[in-house]
Amino acid sequence: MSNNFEIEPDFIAEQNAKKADELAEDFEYLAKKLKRRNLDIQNFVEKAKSLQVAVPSWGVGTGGTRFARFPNVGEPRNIYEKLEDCAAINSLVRSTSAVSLHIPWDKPESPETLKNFASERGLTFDAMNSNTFQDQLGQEHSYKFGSLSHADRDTRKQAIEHNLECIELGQKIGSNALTVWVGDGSNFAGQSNFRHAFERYLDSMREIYAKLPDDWRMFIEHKMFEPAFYSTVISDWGTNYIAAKELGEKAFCLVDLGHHAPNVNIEQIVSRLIQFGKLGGFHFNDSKYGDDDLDTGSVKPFQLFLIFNELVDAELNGLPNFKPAYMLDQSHNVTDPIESLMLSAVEVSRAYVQALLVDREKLFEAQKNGDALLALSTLKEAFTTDVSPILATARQESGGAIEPLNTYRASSYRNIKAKERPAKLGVSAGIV
Ligand SMILES: [Mn+2]
Repeated sequence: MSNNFEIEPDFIAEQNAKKADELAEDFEYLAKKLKRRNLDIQNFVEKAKSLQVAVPSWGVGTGGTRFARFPNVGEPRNIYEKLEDCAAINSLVRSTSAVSLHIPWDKPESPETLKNFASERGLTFDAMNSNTFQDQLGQEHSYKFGSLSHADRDTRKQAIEHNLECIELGQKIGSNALTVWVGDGSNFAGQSNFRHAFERYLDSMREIYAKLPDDWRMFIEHKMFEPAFYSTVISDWGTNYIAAKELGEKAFCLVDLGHHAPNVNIEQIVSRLIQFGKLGGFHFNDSKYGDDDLDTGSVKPFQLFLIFNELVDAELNGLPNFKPAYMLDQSHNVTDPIESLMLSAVEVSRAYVQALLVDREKLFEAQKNGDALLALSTLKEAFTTDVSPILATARQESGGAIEPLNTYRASSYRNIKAKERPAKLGVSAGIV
């Protein structure tokens, strides 16, 4: 396995050399522009270097819809090959050094071997993701009518034990967070007693929370609909907040951008969760209609910027309990997942740096004076600044690629992997 193809630093440097002069020119121009505002561009480069967003293990396989899946060539066939792809992404963008595992899809035979394999490739493990939204082979009780909130005690117990197993495994590979998303809910009015289902969910979560190691955090993910179409148990940020508050100080809310009603003001939700110390982190993606799991920033980059505007505001104000975990959660149905994940990671960095550029004093004054248009213009001034030279320089200085997409394509990684990895049926990839 160690002889498998990797994108070498020398190759990246070679590709970078072709673009270094152009980048230096663009960088210098932007540096001058920022200097007019007494801003030192190098500070933003350092900030860009500091931002990390985790990649989901399931994201490197081609996704699909309930209609079909159109597999790519050279798809990873097991967790080790998934990690190879995650390492390729990080070697080019240098902001995705952590991988979020999905259990049981990625359950390793030897956690130690897995940890070493990752570490040799500069990777660590982010939050563990449990799965009680589908039945696994040989499983005693079905989750057809719910898991942690199921009416039957034995089914709930099975779901609790699965989450505990995820924690146990996570401890062995250096993770320190558990993300819980359940598909529990109902499809018909009257099918479920809202209050009883939520009570049962909370009781189950309390049992998991009780076993959470001291230095771990628990992330609760809400979702308005799907797979349940009439009601879901953790339907929205309000329910999520109540659950996190009920459980205790190690429980936080996780915001998946696609898990809200269309047009909901997500940046305001983020602000609310920040204000009350319960923002745990994000699953970044984009959407137009529902939980589309499209690439981050591909449809609504301004929304992504506005979310980061809230995050930067919290960062600058040093608010308590503020250390959100960032992860991409997308389904790549028609693109090469490696390309999508690289560019999505870049979009997250872009939104962050743009938000750092907001003139906060000017914004504060505009808000104080009721100057709505000046407030918007202040935000737009930051949003329309092309920060690409900052992002490219941050990548270059970290050993990554000035142009991740072109460099990746020039490496022929996918074609080489197609030969290394003959196709196999049944690769796990999905929407969570
Ligand atoms: Mn998610």
